Amino acid sequence: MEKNAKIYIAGHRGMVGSAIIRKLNAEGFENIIFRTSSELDLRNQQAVSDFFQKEKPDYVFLAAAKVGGILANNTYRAEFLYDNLMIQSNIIDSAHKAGVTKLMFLGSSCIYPKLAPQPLKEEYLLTGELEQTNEPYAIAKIAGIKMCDAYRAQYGSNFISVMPTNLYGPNDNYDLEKSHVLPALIRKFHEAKKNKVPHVMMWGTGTPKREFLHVDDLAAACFYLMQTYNEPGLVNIGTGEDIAIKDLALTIKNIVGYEGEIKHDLEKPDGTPRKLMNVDKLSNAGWTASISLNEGIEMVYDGLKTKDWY
Ligand code: GFB
Repeated sequence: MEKNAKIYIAGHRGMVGSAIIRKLNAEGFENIIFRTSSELDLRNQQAVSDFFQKEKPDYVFLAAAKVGGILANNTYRAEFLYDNLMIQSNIIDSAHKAGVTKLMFLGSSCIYPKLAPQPLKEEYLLTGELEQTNEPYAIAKIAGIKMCDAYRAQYGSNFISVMPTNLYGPNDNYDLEKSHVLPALIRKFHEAKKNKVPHVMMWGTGTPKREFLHVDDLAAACFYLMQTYNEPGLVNIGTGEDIAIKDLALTIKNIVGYEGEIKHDLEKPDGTPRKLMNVDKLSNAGWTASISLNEGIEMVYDGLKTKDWY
């Protein structure tokens, strides 16, 4: 990417989009454009098309999506399918029509079959049934990958797809009903410590395993792949290491300094038993993660002092 290239970040206020902007700014890119959702509703085809025709960006990071944790995915099933299909279809098609040089579509590790062999290789896509709790989100993301590939095949568009593992970092969502496990547990342990509550309730059995990547690492990987990777298909972005949710809870409990007990709400779903990325393709392309989980959680916890619940 040339330093003066016009770069559109879709989803710039989200955890991923804001991390990509921090990375681009740090690398000296200044011609970055974005719109808030009230300025541009990405579900509106005409509005998105007009925006692309007017702005004609050179590069696009498609990080806009309706996202959430296991309960949000399972509750707002229609919105997760509709909003994501609309957002990504409008952007990908408008990017093609406006002659965008390159577009990166960000997906998720939940696109893989629920019971796929671990670690998850890119080639396992569409080889089995999806996890039920996030099937609508996964179907939308799979459509996004296939759309990038179809536009490449039919029109020669340089549209690439990357699949991040579970992410955490600055600008994460701390709403206890809608968030992912890592921010939820930080908040639960912190509030329990502050209010001297004797136990913290975590969801499910704690036996599922997840892989966690700091969003600054993700942004670095996206920046790297935007400049080096030009293939169809998908590339996993992760650390290659996972942890059981109950061990994640103990790690966070320690960092927060909470001394009470952990209890389990078994009415809440466990979701996929394991979701560990195989990151061989990414490391062969020349990139590896550098922020350890402990270090990452400490950085995140340090940055929360301005939250109203802190
Ligand atoms: O992070 P999480 O919501 O999403 O949940 P997924 C991961 C695991 O943590 C599940 C457990 O087994 C949860 O039951 N868990 C324990 C908790 N305590 C809590 C808690 O307080 N809050 C939450 N949220 N979980 C999502 C997908 O799946 O991950 C999306 O639904 C997407 O599609 C995203 O792929 C990355 O990893 O299960």
